[in-house]
Amino acid sequence: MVVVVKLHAGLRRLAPQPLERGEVQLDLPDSATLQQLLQALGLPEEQVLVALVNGRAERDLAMPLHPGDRVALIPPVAGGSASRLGTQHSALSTQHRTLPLLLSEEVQRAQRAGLPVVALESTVLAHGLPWPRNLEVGLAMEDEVRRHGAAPATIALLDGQLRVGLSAGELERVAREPLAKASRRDLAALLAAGASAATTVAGTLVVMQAVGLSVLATGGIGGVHRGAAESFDVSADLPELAHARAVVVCAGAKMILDLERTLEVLETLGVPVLGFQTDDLPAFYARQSGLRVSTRVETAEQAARTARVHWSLPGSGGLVLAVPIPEAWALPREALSEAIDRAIEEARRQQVRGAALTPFLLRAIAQVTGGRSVEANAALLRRNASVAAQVAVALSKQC
Ligand code: PSU
Ligand code: MN
Repeated sequence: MVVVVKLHAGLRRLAPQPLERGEVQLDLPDSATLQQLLQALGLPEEQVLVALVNGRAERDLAMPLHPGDRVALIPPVAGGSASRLGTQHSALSTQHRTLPLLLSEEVQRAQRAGLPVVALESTVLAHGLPWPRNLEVGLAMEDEVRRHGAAPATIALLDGQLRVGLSAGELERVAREPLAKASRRDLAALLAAGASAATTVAGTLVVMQAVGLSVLATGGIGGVHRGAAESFDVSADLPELAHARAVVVCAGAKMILDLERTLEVLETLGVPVLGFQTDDLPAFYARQSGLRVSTRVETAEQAARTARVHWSLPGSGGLVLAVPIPEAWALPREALSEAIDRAIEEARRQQVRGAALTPFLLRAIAQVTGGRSVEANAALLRRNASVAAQVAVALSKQC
């Protein structure tokens, strides 16, 4: 792939050959990172204060680039000499190096071999399903991913470290320990305190961007809560989807949400909602919501191709791939909707709000449905992991 690089000020003198107006077209391997770009130019990281990718400051050196990206590199002192620049501290490299990230053996091996990796979200395990069913489901999702030739990377925060890929024992910790729920806003404080937490879709997407992962499997994304006009409760999953370059495979948004308004916000944020073999937005436990997705795709390959093209557009972020729950496990929408209304009413009475609301509602629904919602949730999670793996495999073939 070809990217256009513009070097500013003193950086031009460090480039391998004199450049016209400081611009150079670089041919890099597909999804090469900023770090690889610097290596290709022979520029030490310390010489770069800011990197702009398509006009936006990018602090993460591991971020994969895309064909046609315009990268501007700015040294710490505009117009300063090369030798002076070298003594300055680089904001770019410091940021990257201080991120406490740990990749599992399996993920590292896959990355070295160029094999696809699928990220799996952990809040759905820690807060969406009861112990010990959640551990079983977590392991089953990982196996689904492996069965399709990809490596699973369940993402969580353990003892102050961002973990990408967990051992069975660590997965058990996530499933069993009462863990905090970490969205983007929570990560810094938890990391600084050396704490542990499960990551929501938003939190998981943050970690994925740090390691360059582009496919995530989950149950349902967060969205606009019913009554949001009063409460302002809109999940941080939505703004994160707006800029993280990833395909989020889910069974639509949770039925406890206001699906219509969730779709409106996704449209505003420029997030395509692809329906997997459906025109109708799946509604988590139910196969249909009565609302239309923005595009229907028939295969994982088609979803992957659409994602690639989306990411070639400047400033683009994530895509939702909505997969209906397998027929045999689907729950009837009418019966559910009554249970949900009652659960929401109960939450209001008990003044349950904010991050605690989703887990509360899911527990209430499990009670009303006699555990059938838990089995439905497990089935759709396995299905989503399987489709996500197929998308990751297709993406790796298309590059
Ligand atoms: N879907 C489920 N159970 C869950 C969630 C989704 O069936 O627990 C979680 C996901 O992690 C999602 C989060 O990212 O809820 C959204 O929470 P909030 O609305 O607080 O942002
Ligand atoms: Mn919320």
